[in-house]
Amino acid sequence: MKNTVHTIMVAVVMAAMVAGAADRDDQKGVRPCFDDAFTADPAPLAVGDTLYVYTGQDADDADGFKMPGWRLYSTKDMKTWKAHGIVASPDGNFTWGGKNTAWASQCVGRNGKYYFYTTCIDKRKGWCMSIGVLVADRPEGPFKDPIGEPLIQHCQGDIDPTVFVDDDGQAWLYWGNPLLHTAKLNADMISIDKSYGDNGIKVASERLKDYQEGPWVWKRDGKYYMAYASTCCPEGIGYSMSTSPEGPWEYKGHIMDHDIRSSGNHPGIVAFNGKWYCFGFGYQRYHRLNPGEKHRERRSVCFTEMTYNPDGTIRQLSWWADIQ
Ligand code: FUB
Repeated sequence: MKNTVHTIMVAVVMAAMVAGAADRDDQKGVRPCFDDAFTADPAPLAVGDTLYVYTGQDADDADGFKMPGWRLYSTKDMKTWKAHGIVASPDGNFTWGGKNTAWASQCVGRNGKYYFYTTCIDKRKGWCMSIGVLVADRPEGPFKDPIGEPLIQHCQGDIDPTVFVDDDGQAWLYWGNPLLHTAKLNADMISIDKSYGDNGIKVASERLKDYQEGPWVWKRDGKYYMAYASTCCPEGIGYSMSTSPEGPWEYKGHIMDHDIRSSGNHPGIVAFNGKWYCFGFGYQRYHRLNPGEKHRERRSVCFTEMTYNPDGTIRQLSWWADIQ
């Protein structure tokens, strides 16, 4: 019995390592970095020598969005990935969260805690996408809901949260489809400053050029960057720059152009071990498993290195499958 349990445990651990290990296959082009599930909406987080990537999961029988939970993967070398499985889910972690609606998320570390900002529906209110927050002591969880209610809910495109903590300690929350919303997080990271904007929220009066959804904000050499899924559909990855976390945001072009081989995309951008990486998604795993079939929402997270020009603008990337 003891031997059997040991054998099963070794097999499970091996499966977890192998499941996350396939970042390329023998064809050219960037392959899905995770091959144990269909994954979307990547959100990388560098912690010391480890890069964590949170993703949504598309169910194996998904046609449209059927997303049971948020998965986690980690790596130390960008080659070998450890699959941690589902670390949170709308119906498992929020009393109000609707099953199979685990849309985009981002986790940030602060003051020794990890705050996980997520999108899912509030099942009490019909189709009302809302932003919730979970907290944990470690990137892997376990995550708990510290407020018992959505953090953001005005039922107007409240999806795709991204959080950026500036050098002065102010944490900014951005989200929205099709308009960009901005809020200031309080120091507790689980409430917003209600004195900002209209009861805590500023909504852009018009779309940023090429903006659709999925904002992702970072700072480099004193310049603020906002990447986003660019106008639907198909979505590429566009970006704007600013001298302030509040904008105005100046459109700079594509990080990755729109491509008919996809309908969506979703950037997650991170510096790790001295390089910059752009994560997003395509449909490679689905097409490999179902050659010739029209794609369904069973997506594949992938990444590639991203570089800058001397003036701080970003060198455009080829579409995932065309990257050598
Ligand atoms: O994955 C569900 C939704 O699709 C995300 O929230 C959007 O960014 C798009 O990727």
